[in-house]
Amino acid sequence: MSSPTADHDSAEVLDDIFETLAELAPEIRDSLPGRRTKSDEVNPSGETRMEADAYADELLEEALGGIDGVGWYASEEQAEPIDHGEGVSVALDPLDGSSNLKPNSPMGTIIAVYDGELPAGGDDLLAAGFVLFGPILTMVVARDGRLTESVVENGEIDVIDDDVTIPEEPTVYGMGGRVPDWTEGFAAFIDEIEDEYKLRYGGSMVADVNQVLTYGGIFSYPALQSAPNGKLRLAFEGIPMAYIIECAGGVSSDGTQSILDVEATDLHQRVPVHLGNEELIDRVEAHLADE
Ligand code: P6P
Repeated sequence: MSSPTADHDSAEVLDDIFETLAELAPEIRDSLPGRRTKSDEVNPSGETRMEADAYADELLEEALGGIDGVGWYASEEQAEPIDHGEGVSVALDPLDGSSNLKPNSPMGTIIAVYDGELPAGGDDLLAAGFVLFGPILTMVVARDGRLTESVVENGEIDVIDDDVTIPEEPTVYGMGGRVPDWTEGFAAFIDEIEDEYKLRYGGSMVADVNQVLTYGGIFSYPALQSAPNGKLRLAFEGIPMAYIIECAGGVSSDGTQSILDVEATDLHQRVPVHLGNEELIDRVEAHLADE
């Protein structure tokens, strides 16, 4: 596979990618009501696929794969990257939190753009972003060390904050996994902070991380006793969300290091995820180190 970014101005390609994502977002959102059923398929991570997952993946692959300068399309729904010629690699969670569709709770789309062959690590990340299907359709984009937030109206991008920064004072915490499955160190961390902050966990990483970006705090999907690498996927969730939080002045960790420094060896590898204010990441890392 030749270098994915040969002969393409990546700033222009990034503009095209995020404009395309914004154009597509209303169509994905409008497709949700008719696709709340589970399909009889599982994704490469072994999770049951909703009809909506498959449809969003199809729309995104066709639109993003058709951009001049996008060479590879990869997603949580595809076992292998799909070849689209020359250019950057896009890696998506097409419908993050799709299990929230049934209870009509928020969900979204996460995208990472890598300047390199997949699997790729944080060093190869060019940009990241997510679309949040909440009461308002919003999109955040992390590029060149800065995080912007936009409202997406009829597929148009209306920037409402061109330098999103995580509040200095943490307020909320959210964490995945079943309590009995937490490791001792993580359970001790939660014991320590639970009377200091408000619990905000909704089962969709996009919405839960957006709570931390808005109010300050920490989101964790930790290493579990039953799953030492946790649940979330490095390429499609861990790395893009780590870059997003770090561009907003927050910190990411897999328990010991920035998620952007985790070595990528497999497209669907999982990674423990801790994202938020530096003081809280330091505290969770200290408890995990004591295990
Ligand atoms: P649980 C959604 O399936 C997801 O990948 C993330 O969006 C979310 O943070 C997590 O899994 C929710 O997992 O175990 O709470 O259902």
